[in-house]
Amino acid sequence: MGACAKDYRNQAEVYNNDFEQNNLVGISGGEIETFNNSKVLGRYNNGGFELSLTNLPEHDLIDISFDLYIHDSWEGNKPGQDDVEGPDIWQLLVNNTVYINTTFSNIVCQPGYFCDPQSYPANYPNYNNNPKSGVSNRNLPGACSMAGVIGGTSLYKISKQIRHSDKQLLLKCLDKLVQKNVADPKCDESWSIDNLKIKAIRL
Ligand SMILES: [Ca+2]
Ligand SMILES: [Ca+2]
Repeated sequence: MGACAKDYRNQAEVYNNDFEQNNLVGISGGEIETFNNSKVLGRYNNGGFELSLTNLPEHDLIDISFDLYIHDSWEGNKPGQDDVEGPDIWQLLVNNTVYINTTFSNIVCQPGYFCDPQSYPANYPNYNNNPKSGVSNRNLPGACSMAGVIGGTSLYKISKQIRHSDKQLLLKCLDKLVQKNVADPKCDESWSIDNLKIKAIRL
């Protein structure tokens, strides 16, 4: 263990789901589909899910981690003339407090062109981050409008540790995607998650 490793008195894994068994216990708004040969929670466009956990062991912190897939052509902060294409906002809330409020830009950016920035890994509005900043894997196929296009999906490894001691935890992930110029917005841009793990940590 390195000098900087965190030495917790105890930590308990209270949730771990790779969705391969179609397990939606405790989840409302749950949808499962297959992406890249793995079952994922999603895809969503102007939607999301809530996970409710009860009877958590005594704890001081909650550690939430998961894979976030950003599918197809998100426009990041793009305001547009009349909010036609953006901003494309994604949020994470715990017990109704917003912990992540950001945007993603999933444009395949050609050299010499201006590409709409994204806020991630900062919160919205932040105009200083290029498309795919903080990405873990940029070489995944798109899901719908960019199906088969390598780079059409970006994987972000989200990890959030928050102060939390309630016995109940309500995790919400949702989007406020904007795409008014296509017939099928969910095909134009969507998101899903996989490998959702939650730990309760005692200090
Ligand atoms: Ca999976
Ligand atoms: Ca959009």
